[in-house]
Amino acid sequence: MSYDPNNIFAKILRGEIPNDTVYEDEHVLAFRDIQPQAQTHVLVIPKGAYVSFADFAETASDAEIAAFVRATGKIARDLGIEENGYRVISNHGRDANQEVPHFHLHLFGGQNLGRIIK
Ligand code: IU
Repeated sequence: MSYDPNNIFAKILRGEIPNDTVYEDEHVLAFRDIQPQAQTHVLVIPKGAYVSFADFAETASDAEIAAFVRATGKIARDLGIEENGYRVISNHGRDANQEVPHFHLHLFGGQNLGRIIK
């Protein structure tokens, strides 16, 4: 699947649509989900143009992957959800009901998550 530069997260990255940013660095942007499924629900996205987890895993550089994973851990820590626990999920493709075709991780926490799988 080729990358659609008009997807909503691409527009957010270009600053065309506002977002509630919680973290930003050279490789990564994280912002609050507009329809939170938990007390804390943040989306972590790479700044590079990757359609999904599979695309990111297969084509991103080791530096981008390392920066992304380390940023996600830092974001969880800085949000104060590390101690009590959190969940990280990525939906790839049709069976997972991926809605936005720009790779993102869902970071859930701030409450007992029960069976929320998004
Ligand atoms: P999914 O993994 O692609 O299914 O999740 C997309 C998420 O993006 C979903 O939780 C939406 O609520 C969220 N979202 C958003 O935060 N801002 C937007 O403008 C749009 C979707 I469209």
